[in-house]
Amino acid sequence: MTRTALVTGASSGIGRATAVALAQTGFQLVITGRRRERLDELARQLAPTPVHILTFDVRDRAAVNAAVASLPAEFRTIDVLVNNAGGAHGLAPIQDGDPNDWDAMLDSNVKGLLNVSQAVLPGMKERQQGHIINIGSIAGHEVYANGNVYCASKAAVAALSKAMRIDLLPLHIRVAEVNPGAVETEFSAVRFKGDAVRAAKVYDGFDPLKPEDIAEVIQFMVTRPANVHIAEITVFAGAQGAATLIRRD
Ligand code: NDP
Ligand code: 8X3
Repeated sequence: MTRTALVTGASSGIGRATAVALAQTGFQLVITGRRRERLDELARQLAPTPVHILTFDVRDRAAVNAAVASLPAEFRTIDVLVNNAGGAHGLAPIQDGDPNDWDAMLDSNVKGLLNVSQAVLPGMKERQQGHIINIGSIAGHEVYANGNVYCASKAAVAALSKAMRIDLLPLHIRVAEVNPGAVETEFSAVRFKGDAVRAAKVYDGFDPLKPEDIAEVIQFMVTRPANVHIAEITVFAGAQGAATLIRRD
């Protein structure tokens, strides 16, 4: 039977590449994000894979619940949930931080992940079967200058991934945390509020990860048999040894 994967934040970057990789593996897809036109374009690209689009902000719990409840019968059995939506907003010392940025990161990276998980979990619980991949970050395992609240939000993802793995074990639901290093996506453009020059500098002088590199790892994880439970994986760029330790030419 065709398995179904729901990927949040599929309109860009890691989420988009993951949707493509899972479609290539034979999954049908539920793709989500706020930018509907991007999701429409991805659905066209994924054809003939069956795709259902849900447009919501992961911070809006009511919208998340309504969207998941609206799934047509043929997409309702979510076998794999990829909690990917999120990102960084700002890179400033804590004393200069913008509380609106703090809200955006904590509400999307932490509570958004909880909102979507809670909406999807009842079906997994009922079927006693499921696989959840949380996209954390190396920033959840190291703290770097000015990363403060983003690092804290991803440290919360690390803690929640462990907690979910424990709580959901009796329900036969596997939970994994994927921690990318530097991946070239819209991440830095979002972090620097559209400053393309500053964003490009993040990836200057080395070969960063591509979203497809992370997608391949996720593809591997979700195609393991039921006797294999990969808990956590960290993926750096080749020239990277720690969050901010990068060998640049
Ligand atoms: P992108 O900015 O390219 O993609 C982010 C995705 O998340 C978009 O599809 C965006 O969709 C969605 N999203 C963001 N906020 C919300 C929201 N409030 N509600 C719904 N969807 C949302 O960045 P990446 O692909 O790099 O980021 C994906 C994940 O990977 C994030 O959790 C990020 O923290 C993590 N990560 C990224 C790394 C990197 O170096 N790039 C490294 C480590 C982790 P839309 O705007 O359409 O809503
Ligand atoms: C993204 C990686 O190191 O920029 O989570 O925080 S980093």
